[in-house]
Amino acid sequence: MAIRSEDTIVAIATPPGVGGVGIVRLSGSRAVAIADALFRPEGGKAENRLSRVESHRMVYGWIENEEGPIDEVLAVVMRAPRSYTREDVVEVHCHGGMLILTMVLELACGRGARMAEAGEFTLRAFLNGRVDLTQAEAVGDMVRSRSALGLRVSVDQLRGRLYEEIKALSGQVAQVAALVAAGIDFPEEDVVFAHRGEIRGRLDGVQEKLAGLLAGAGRGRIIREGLAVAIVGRPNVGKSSLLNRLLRENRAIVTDLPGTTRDTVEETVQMGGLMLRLVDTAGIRHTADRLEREGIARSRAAMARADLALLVLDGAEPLSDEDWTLMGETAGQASLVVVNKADLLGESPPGWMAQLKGRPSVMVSAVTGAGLEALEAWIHDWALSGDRPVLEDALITNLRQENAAREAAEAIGSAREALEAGLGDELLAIDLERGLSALGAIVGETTAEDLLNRIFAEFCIGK
Ligand SMILES: Nc1nc2c(ncn2[C@@H]2O[C@H](COP(=O)(O)OP(=O)(O)OP(=O)(O)O)[C@@H](O)[C@H]2O)c(=O)[nH]1
Ligand SMILES: [Mg+2]
Repeated sequence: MAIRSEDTIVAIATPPGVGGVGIVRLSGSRAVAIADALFRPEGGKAENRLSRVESHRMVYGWIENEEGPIDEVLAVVMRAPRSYTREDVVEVHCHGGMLILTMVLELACGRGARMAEAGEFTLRAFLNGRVDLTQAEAVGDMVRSRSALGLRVSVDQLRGRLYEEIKALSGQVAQVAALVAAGIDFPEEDVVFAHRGEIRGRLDGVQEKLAGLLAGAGRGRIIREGLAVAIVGRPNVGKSSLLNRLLRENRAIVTDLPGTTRDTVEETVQMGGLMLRLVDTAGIRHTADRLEREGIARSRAAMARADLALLVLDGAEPLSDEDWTLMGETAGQASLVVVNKADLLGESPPGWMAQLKGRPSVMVSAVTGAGLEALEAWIHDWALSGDRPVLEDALITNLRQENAAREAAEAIGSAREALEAGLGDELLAIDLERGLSALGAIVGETTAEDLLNRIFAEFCIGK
């Protein structure tokens, strides 16, 4: 999509299918004129024509073509700049139903509107300076949001939390850059030397903030996309039983035959505002069975992809070679040992617990549900923990923001070194410029057009 902001665009803003209401949305300099030509206010009242009606007031009337009325609607004009895109916007609330909505859309196109591309309304809001790039991304995230915490983070971001944090950092770097520029312009005064303490202090402050943002980045992504949790272990230890417990439904087949689960089974579940993407896997063991081997390959792939592996062991049996192999394989990633079948154990934990060598573990019974609360609490804390409380801070929520923040941190670090090494004000100035540009990229001030297109193309049409 080339950025063409001259056109007046139109789209069906509500999801496809039958609904109580369906909204057609227009934006652009001709939005009001186009809608005005299609809309007849009830009773033909001239003051209720869309070209004359007061902004932000809904009016009742009809959409008509040459043959007569097509739908009874409510229409609202939102005059620039008090609209989603900061352009003139008209929304026509029709009776839901694809046929009606498509007819209204075609009528608008017949009058010179162009069909909007995915994300184009939000792109305009961004281009017209109503939102920065992090806020625009938050709009997309909110629409897709599938957990309460994810939604809360998006709403915070939409309200400008990350934007303000980044702007404050840019302000600090810009002040340093101004001092350095003065040093370059008046070399005889040695401004940079005189202000070394201040420059160092500001750069250290920026570094610290960026480090904090980067440290929270993984958490931001987990909150937004959900936490991928793979349930792994040798056959018959109770992986599928555990999945069913966590889902509170009998999703996966459970039998006393080892090798019951042949393929990965994935389900999502909400837990304390967090979304978990749970994957039950085929029990891992040596086998000649071709089907089972394929399943096991999938288990290993799921394990590698997961944010967290739950390694299930059978507490009622001795540790087997397969258990030991899996202990080794999961040692390098975030994992929790789940000692299952606690109900068969009585009071005392299995003798081999000491051999887990301090790896985090919980005892549960997938059959009675004992220990499940502790297991859930552990996952929740693990996902959200860090050295700082989660939702008190602005959060980086996607890889694009993270990469730009990393680049900014790298540039500021390099400026800091240039300062210490007395490498000269010009080099310092270059690093600062690079840092500023990377910070600008986070909020979209210095973002290339093709990247913008990619970001907005992930939106739905009508957003
Ligand atoms: N007593 C007891 N039995 C359990 C528990 N969890 C699972 N089982 C039993 O262990 C057997 C295997 O359970 P599954 O959940 O199918 O085990 P799995 O790890 O998914 O097995 P595969 O799919 O073959 O790899 C079944 O007979 C379950 O009823 C538990 O906590 N206590
Ligand atoms: Mg199973």
